[in-house]
Amino acid sequence: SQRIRVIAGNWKMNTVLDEAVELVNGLRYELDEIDTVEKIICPPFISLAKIKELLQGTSIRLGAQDLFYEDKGAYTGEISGSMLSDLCQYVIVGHSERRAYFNEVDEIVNRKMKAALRHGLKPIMCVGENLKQNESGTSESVISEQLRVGLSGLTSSNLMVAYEPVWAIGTGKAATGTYAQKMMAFIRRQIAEIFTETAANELPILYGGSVNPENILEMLAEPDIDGALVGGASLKPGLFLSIVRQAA
Ligand code: G2H
Repeated sequence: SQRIRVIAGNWKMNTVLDEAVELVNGLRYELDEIDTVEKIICPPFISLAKIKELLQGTSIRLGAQDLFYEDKGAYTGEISGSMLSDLCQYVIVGHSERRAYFNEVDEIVNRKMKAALRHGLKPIMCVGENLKQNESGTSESVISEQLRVGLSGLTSSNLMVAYEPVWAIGTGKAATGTYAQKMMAFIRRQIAEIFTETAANELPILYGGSVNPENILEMLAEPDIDGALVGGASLKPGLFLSIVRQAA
């Protein structure tokens, strides 16, 4: 396809500031040289400002892991799109860990998507079925609902979707390329219905869930898999670099 390859690292709740700086320093020169892949790192909020400085002048893009849907006000502890928009270019929205531990339902994901786009951030919207839904054969209807509600009323399709089967996250048990392809082709067809055929053809869809240097090529060999959202392996410079190199 003509779509650009994307490898995004989701650091989750890992690294204090010093560790974040060390991790970036261990990556940035080599990562910067790989120019056929869109490289994104998503560290914790508190490290964004410092890492923005470290990445100045490189081709590595920065993302946040979440945002709140209001722009400002009495929402103790929350971070808005307006706060993020001069720090980073991307934001992960609706990750399964947020859905599972912070009660983020599709309506909240939708409000966050709108907030991200309103502030010029490119959202990476995560969808995916859990083990029970997978075993009961409802994966497609679950994902279809997450997409329908999450993407409803958006004025732009300037976004990415990450397909993360919840049973494959952090378990070391990635989906097979064949299975991921089947689900991601389904996602692309849904995107075509929600937006347009053109939007669906242009929109990057990433696979997430135990991606490592051993399975990245199996994923990227599939026509609808444009890249990966990498958790655990993005915390190890050698592993992350290997994944990005193989995607190039
Ligand atoms: C899925 C993924 C990154 P991991 O959550 O978002 O994490 O690669 O550790 O399974």
